[in-house]
Amino acid sequence: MEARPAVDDAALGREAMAVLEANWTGTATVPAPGLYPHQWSWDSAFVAIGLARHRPQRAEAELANLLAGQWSTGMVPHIVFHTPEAYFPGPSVWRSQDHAAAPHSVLTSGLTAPPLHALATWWLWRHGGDTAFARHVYPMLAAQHAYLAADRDLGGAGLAAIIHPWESGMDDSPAWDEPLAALPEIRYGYRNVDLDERHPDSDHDRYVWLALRYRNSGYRPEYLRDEHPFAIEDPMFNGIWLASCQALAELATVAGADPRPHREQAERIRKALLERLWDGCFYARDLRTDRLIRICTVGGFGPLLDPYLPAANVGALIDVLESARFMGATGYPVPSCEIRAAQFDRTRYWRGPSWVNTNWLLRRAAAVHSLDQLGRQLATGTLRLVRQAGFRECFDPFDGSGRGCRDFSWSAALTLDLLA
Ligand code: 9WN
Repeated sequence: MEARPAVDDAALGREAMAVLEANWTGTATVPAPGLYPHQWSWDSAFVAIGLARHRPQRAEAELANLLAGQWSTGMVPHIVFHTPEAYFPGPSVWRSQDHAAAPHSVLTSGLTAPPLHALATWWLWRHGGDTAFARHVYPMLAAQHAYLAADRDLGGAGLAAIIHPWESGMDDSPAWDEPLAALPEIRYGYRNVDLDERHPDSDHDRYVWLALRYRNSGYRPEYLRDEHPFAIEDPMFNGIWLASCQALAELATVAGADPRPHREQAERIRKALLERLWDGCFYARDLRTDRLIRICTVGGFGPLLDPYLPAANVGALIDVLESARFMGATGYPVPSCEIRAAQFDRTRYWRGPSWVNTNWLLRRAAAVHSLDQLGRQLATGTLRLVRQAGFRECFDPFDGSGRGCRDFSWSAALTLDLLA
């Protein structure tokens, strides 16, 4: 485990801000120098949340730059590019410029990401951000949610389906192993060496194959509904969407719009989460087999973000979270996969390590359910990780050592929020 000199809160905050300054391109914050040279969607939402109390105007600029990449369908892309290539798959793979619905002046990917943006905008507004910004972006956020309801409810029950592991934000989660294994064996051979630690076997090729199929369909919603072989209702994506619907209802009031449709949407999501994904905890549902994928990951705690989740479900989830399957057995919060699962791997990204963003989301969930002790445990455990190992991309949940990139933006940004 790397030892760092002891840092007090003020010094840690200054270090976090310095990382965010260094990762600011002038228009947006890259997730980390080197490996991730563009703007990623949910990364930017976390950065905005972290900057809300410190640099609200920077946070607004961050979200505005991302929303400049929004398609006329309402889809907010998972990447907004600002250099021509430098990352695979880059603009030449997605070819957004050839698609009528994509913006003309910005190159983007063709996939979306967890819709955290209304929650981030609400967070900014709640922490003293400017009402004019909330009013300005409200219609864009409403369009994002309308897109999910219209084009992504592939199961027809009120949940949004992800159609690619990248859309989950947890690309190599063991929850996607089964649906990926059902796809044909693909060997493109242009694997990015930096990704080897992350993707077993030919999964990265399958990711590219899935992306190309969708692109070659002309990004058509009918193709997604009828033909695309990967379609999953994910509890984290939908838990975040639900929380963002509740946030959007409040923003609607600020914008002089009707909040009721957003509350109704939140209720539809809650009902469908409970009816379709709950079986003792929340699992992802594979829409192509219509079966639950029975592995419990940190994604299964996403619906805890809902203050109206029934108390019995909250209690059962907290029991799992605090048990030896998750936090009860590790020194640090919260492993990304339950540790008793055969697929658990403490060294591999979303297959075991702890992440600052999911810890932050769970701490937010603890706050909405007034679980103060759990909230404190999550905050202090997360600060211990970054204090000891720095603003790494993720961390070994047993010994706290850092993994993946250094100077990772959301680890720095959310530290600022946890210190506040
Ligand atoms: C694919 C940028 C992104 C995060 C995701 C994380 C990782 C990309 C990758 O990095 O995904 O989009 O190259 O694997 O899994 O959550 O948004 O930080």
